Amino acid sequence: MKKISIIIPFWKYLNYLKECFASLQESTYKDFEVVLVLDHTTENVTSVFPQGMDIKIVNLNEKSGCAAARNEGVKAATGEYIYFLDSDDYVLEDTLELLVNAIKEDDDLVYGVVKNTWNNKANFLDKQAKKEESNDSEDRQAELEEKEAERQEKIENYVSSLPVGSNIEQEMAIYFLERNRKGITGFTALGNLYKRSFILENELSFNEELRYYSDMTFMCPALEKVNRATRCKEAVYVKRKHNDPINKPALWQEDSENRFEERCKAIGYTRDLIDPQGNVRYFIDMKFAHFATNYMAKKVRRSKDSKWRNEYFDMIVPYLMESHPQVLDNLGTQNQKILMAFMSGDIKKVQKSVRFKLGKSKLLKILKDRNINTLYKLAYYHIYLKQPIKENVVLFETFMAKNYSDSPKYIYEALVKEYGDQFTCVWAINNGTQVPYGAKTVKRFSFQYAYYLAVSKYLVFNVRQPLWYRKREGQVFVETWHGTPLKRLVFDQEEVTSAAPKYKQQFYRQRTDWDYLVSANPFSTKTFRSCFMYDGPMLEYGYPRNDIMYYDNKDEIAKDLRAKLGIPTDKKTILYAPTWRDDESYGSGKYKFTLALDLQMMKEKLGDEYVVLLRTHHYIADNIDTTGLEGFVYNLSKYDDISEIYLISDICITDYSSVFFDYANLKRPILFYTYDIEKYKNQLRGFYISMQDEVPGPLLYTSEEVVDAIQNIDQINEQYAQRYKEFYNRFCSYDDGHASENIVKEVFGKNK
Ligand code: C2G
Repeated sequence: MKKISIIIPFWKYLNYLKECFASLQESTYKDFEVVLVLDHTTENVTSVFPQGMDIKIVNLNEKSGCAAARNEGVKAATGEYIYFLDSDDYVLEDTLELLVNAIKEDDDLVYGVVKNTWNNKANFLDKQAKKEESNDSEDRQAELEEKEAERQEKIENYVSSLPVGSNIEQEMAIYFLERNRKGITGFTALGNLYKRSFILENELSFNEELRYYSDMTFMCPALEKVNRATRCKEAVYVKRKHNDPINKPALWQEDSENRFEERCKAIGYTRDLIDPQGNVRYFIDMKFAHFATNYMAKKVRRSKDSKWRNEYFDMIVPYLMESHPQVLDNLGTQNQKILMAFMSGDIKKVQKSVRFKLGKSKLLKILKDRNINTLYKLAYYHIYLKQPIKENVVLFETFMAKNYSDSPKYIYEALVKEYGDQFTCVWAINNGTQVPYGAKTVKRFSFQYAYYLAVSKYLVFNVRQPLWYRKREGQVFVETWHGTPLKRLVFDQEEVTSAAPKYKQQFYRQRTDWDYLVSANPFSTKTFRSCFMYDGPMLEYGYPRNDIMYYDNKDEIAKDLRAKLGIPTDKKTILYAPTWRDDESYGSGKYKFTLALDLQMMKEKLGDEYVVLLRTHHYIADNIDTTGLEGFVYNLSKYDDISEIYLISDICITDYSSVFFDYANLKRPILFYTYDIEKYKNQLRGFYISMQDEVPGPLLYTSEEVVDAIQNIDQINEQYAQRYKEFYNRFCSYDDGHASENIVKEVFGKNK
C-alpha cells in the first residue's frame, strides 16, 4: 500500500496537467499513487504521463464535475492518506515530504498552505526567491514581525468571538484566517493531507450537484469532525490562476448564470451537514452575511442589472434569515443594519441602509488617497463624459506620455500638414517637451487629460488606453501599437510574468475600443489578429514612425542631430538599444537593467573608430553609469525619438527589441547581443520568429564576440546579405515614407 493517494480530476488543458505531473515527478517524496479521474476528456492524457509514475485511471462515465471526480477518486484510492491536487495546479519539491513528516500518530489531517499564483513553477519559484531576498533587510524583518503580531491578535479576537471554545476550534480559526479570507469561494479542500479512514468513517464527500462550491460540503463537516490536526505551514500547494480567463478559464473564472443560485444552495447543503449551534455553522453564516452586506448590498443599490433586485434578492433572503444568531451580534453597526434589512425582505430598506455606507466609503477612499489622485476620475465619469464630443479635437499619447515620438508623432505632423489648423491637437506629455506646431499639452492623469479623454473625437495612442477610459459612441480610437512583434504578446503568451495579473482579461476589453490598428507589415497583421484577438480594421500602410527613414532630407536631419548631440563627425556610431526583462521589476512599469555589454573593453578596442549611442527602453528606471566612458558612450536614453537616432547610427545592436524591424529600413548592419536568450525564449516570453534562422544578423553571446563582429562588419554584411534581403522584403515592404499621410487621409478624411 502506498502512503499517499493523490487524487487528480481532469477535464481539459493538457499543458497544465503536464506541469502538474512534472511537479510530482520532482517531488522528493515518492511513496504515492496518482488517481487520475477522467471527466469525459477528449485529450490524450497518457501522452503526458511521466515515466514510471504509479497512475491509476478512473473514468467518470455517467457523472461529471470536479465533485464527482474527487468522490470517485476517494473510492478508488488505496493509500493511507489522501491529497487532492487539481490538474492545473502543482506542488513544490518538498510539499509532500513536509506533510508526511508533520503527521502525528493520531492526526486526522495535516493542514498545509495554499499559495495562489498566475505563473508556472519556474517563475513562481523565481518570484518567491526574489521576495525572500527582499525580506532579508532588517526593516523588512521588523515589518514582517509586526504583521505576524497583527495576525495573532486577529486570531485571538476571532477565537474569543466563537460561540463554542476548544483547541480544535482554535486550529480551525487559524486555518480559515490564513486561507479563506475572501468569502466562500475561498473554501478549499486543497493543500491538506487527510487520513483516508477519517474521510471514510465520517462519510465526507463533495456535493455533486455543485459545480463551483462543493468544497464547502466536504470541508465544513470535516472541520467539525476532526479530533486531531497538525499545521504545517511550510507545505505549499500552488493554486494556479489561469492568466487567460477568456479562452482557458479555471472553474472559478467561469462566468456562469448559475453561480449565484449555487452559492445559496451550497450554504443550504452545508448547513444540513453540520451542527446548527456549532462554530463551523457560525463561521459559514458569518461569511455569507459578509457576502450579503459588503458585496450584494452594493449590487442591490447600484447594479444596472435588475436581477440583483429581483430573483437574486428573493433567493438569498430565506438563507440569511436562517443565520446563526450570533452573526448579527458580531457584525459592525452598519452591516448589522444592512443584514437586518435583508432579513426583513424589504429591498427598499436594504437600499437605504447601504446608501450611507457607500457614500462614506467613497469619501474615505478619496481622503486616504489625499493627493486628490482619484478626483480627476470622478470628474471624468460624472462631468466630462456628459459633455458633448468635440468634433475636431484629437488627443495623442506615446508611451504613457513619456515623450513626443513614435507613430503618433508622425501622424500628428502629417495631420498638421494635410489639414493645417482645422484640427485642435492635444498631446499628453509628462516631461515638459514642447510639441511643435502649436499643440496643447496636458499631463497624463490630470483633470485636463481626463477632460480630453472624454471629449476628443479622435484618440491616437501607441500603447493601451487607461483602464478607466470609457469609449463613447462617436469617438474614433486609433491604436498604432509600438513595434512589430518578435516577443510573444497577450493571448499568445502562455505565461505572463510581468504585467498585471488580469492583463489578458483587461486587454480583451480594451481592444474592443480600437477602431483602427496600425500594422507595419503582413506579419504584424496576422500576429495582431491572434495575439490581441482583434478582428477590427487594420491600417496597413507601414509604420508612420518609419517614414523619416525615407525622407529626402534624412541626411540633413542626421547631420543636424549629430551636431546637436555633440557626436564627433570623424567617428562612426554603434547604437545599442536593448529591451527590458519581464522579471526584473521595481514595481509597476519600472524595470531594472543590468548592462551586460563591456563598454570599457569596447572603448579600448573600438574607441579610435567608433562611439556608442546607448539607448535603454523607456521602462528602464536605472540610469546606466557611464563614468569613465565620456567621449565614447553617449547616453541617449532620454532622447524623445529613437527613429531620429536610427538616422545617425551606422550599426545597430539590440537583443529582443522590436527596434531591428524598423532599423532594417535603412539596410544597415544589425547585431544581436543575446546573452540571455535561453531564459528569454523559454521562461520569459518566447518568440514569433526564429532568432536563430530569421533575423538579419548574427546572435552574439559575449562582449568579445560583439567587438569581433564590429571589427569584421564587412564580412558579416556579406554573410547575412541574402537573409537581410528576405527579412527586408518580409517586414519592410509596406514602408515607403507615406504611412502617416495615408493613415491621416483614411482616418481623418473619412470620419470628418
Ligand atoms: N525602444 C526604444 N529604445 C529601446 C528599446 C525600444 O526607443 N532601447 C522603442 C522602439 O520604438 C521599440 C519600442 O520602444 O520599437 C518597443 O520596444 P520593444 O523593445 O520592442 O519592447 P516592448 O515595449 O515590450 O514592445 O510589438 C512590439 C512589442 O509590443 C514590444
